[in-house]
Amino acid sequence: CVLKNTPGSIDYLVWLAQRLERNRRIGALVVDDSPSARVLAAGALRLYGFQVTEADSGAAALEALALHPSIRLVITDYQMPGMDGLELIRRLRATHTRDRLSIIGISGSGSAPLVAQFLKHGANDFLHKPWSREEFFCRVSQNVDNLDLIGTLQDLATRDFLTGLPNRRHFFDRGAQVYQAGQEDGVAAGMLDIDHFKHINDTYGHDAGDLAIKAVANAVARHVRTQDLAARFGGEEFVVLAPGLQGEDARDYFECLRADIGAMPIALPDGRSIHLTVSIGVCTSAAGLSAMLAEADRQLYVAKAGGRNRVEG
Ligand code: GH3
Ligand code: MG
Ligand code: MG
Ligand code: MG
Repeated sequence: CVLKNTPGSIDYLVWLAQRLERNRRIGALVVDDSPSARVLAAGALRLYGFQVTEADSGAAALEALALHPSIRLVITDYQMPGMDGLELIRRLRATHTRDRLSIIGISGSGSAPLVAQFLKHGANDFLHKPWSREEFFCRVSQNVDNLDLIGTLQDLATRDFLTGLPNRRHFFDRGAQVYQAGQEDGVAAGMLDIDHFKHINDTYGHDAGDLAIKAVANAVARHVRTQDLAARFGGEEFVVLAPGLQGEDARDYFECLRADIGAMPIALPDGRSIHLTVSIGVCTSAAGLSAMLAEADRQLYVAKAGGRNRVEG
């Protein structure tokens, strides 16, 4: 544990400064029916920068969590009137998975079977009362660090590295949900491909090609609404799923995106600028997401064959 480093050493101070900065954005909830135990744990967390909420019962803890979505760490006592710590954790885990919330059990009666019960109910860790400040911070820091690591891994797994847009995997993970959401009011799928992109790479170089892909991705990201799902599907190909759009509305939506991209100069570091166009294939009705994508892809082919820089479908 980093805290075993000599307090006062440069490494320790850097570590501490980073944690203090990070902790400011993190909500922590202390659940204990004993005011003195609660104040002790809450005070220790505040010292390390956390935004701390206190609850004197399981019911108050559930309320606090519903009210403060920034809470990512819960430290809960075992014996409390009404709802004990195990039951609280069981309820919390029904809605808050381990990638979103870290839970540490804390109790004076920390027998081995009780510790096991805490872990089985969904706690990440356990602290025995009375705790030493060093162990308290080691466990809290390690559990919050793990949440950060999970977040980083989730980001790497779902986001396209070059553009920051959702990647193909994420599109299929979320796509079915977005498609379903659009079943009542219609849903439109658009497949977008940059025209003559090989020529852009050949003329300006691969790095400029990358810049062009990023610029198109930014234009797509600016264009989509919060309910839409956009992703980089392949090299210079993007997909947009837009619930609630059908007929002319869907066509206008993609036509507007095509026109925006066509009118957007892409500045290169050497002072030159690229103008490019895109073709978009649109599908507004098909049975199932994969059938929609297949039809949008077919329409994209029609757009390319028809001369490019157009929306078909
Ligand atoms: P079309 O109008 O028919 O789409 O012509 P095109 O030249 O765009 O043809 P195609 O879609 O087949 O070419 C895609 C090219 O994109 C081929 C590949 O070298 C290039 N490419 C794919 N991924 C990347 C990337 O991440 N960066 C860069 N710079 N180029 C890429
Ligand atoms: Mg108690
Ligand atoms: Mg292309
Ligand atoms: Mg292509």
